[in-house]
Amino acid sequence: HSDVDVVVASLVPAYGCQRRTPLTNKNCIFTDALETLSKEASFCGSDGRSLAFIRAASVLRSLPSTLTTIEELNRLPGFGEHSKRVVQEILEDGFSAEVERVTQKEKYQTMKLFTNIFGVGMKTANRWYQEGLRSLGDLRNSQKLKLSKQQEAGLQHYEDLNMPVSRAEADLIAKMVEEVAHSFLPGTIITLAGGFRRGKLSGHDVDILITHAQEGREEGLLSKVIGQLQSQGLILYHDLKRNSYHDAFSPDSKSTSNMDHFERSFSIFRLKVASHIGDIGARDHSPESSKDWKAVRVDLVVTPISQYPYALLGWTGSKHFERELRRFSCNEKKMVLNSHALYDTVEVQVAISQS
Ligand code: DCP
Ligand code: MG
Repeated sequence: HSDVDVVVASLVPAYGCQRRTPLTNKNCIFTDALETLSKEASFCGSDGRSLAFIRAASVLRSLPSTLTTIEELNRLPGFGEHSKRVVQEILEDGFSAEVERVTQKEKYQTMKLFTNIFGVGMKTANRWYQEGLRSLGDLRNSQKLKLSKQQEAGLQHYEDLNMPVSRAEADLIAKMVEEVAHSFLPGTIITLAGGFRRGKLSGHDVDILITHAQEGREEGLLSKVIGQLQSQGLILYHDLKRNSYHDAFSPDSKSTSNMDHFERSFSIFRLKVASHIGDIGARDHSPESSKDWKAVRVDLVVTPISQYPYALLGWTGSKHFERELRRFSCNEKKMVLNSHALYDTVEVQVAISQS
């Protein structure tokens, strides 16, 4: 029996949050294909189909060894007909013709390129595609295109922002933030969250949580930290969002978004790099090849200590793990989980009916 047989025999749990997922994925050949199809579905506006591929990929990602037979596949949960067909095709031929076709499509390639720009979502990317735009050059040269400040920064730093951020770079940024935060408020707690907290060796950005052991002391800190970093020339772009927790939960709120309501800054840091850290060699034909800095996306999120455990859980990811955790809470425990709290829906209903 292979390792896979043993795992499958002990039943792979249905919810992603009930499964251990090893850092090294032994089933890349399948998960890459399924993730391509998931992207393609989301580019076409089919969110349900997109999620089905993500679910299937997540099951394969949790296996300790490579899938080798159709029989193993048939015993796994979370596989729809389409995902099964793709995996079967790869098992038989070593590749999926459908996936190859998708990656050749002009729309797929353009949407992928555009949605990789900081500040560009599916809707904008699609609109640009419909308008006939195809490349970053098209965007940069277009006279009539109205870009937001965020998109302008995203386009300007596209190459840097699409280079992986290393763990060493993330640690450096967390340290920078910590030093400045401590200069204003000793005892500030800075935590590296996101993929790095899950042990990943590289990521697309740096996610940092900021809190203080004394409730309320964290208020007002973020703008000071950003201001200070900015005056040191370390910030290329930033967008400060104030805390909207009370607005969102007020009786007349129309908010239905899944986003959390913490004060936060979406920013781009200017990180000094020794030439051996940054992958500068890859761009040695550009006039900027001697530049000794790199643009890095950083999310700073401020949370009161009373909500910190939920914020930490919510910001550790992965996105799919979080989605599954919320689905599990809701379906299996009748509880609502978000980055602010965990509560019993039945108790809340009773409280409302009694008030
Ligand atoms: N997250 C969230 N709500 C948001 C943004 C993020 O709950 N509006 C959570 C889920 C993510 C985590 O925070 O897993 C960090 O988001 P990233 O997009 O940075 O994802 P990762 O850090 O997991 O991946 P990467 O290595 O690509 O940065
Ligand atoms: Mg991240």
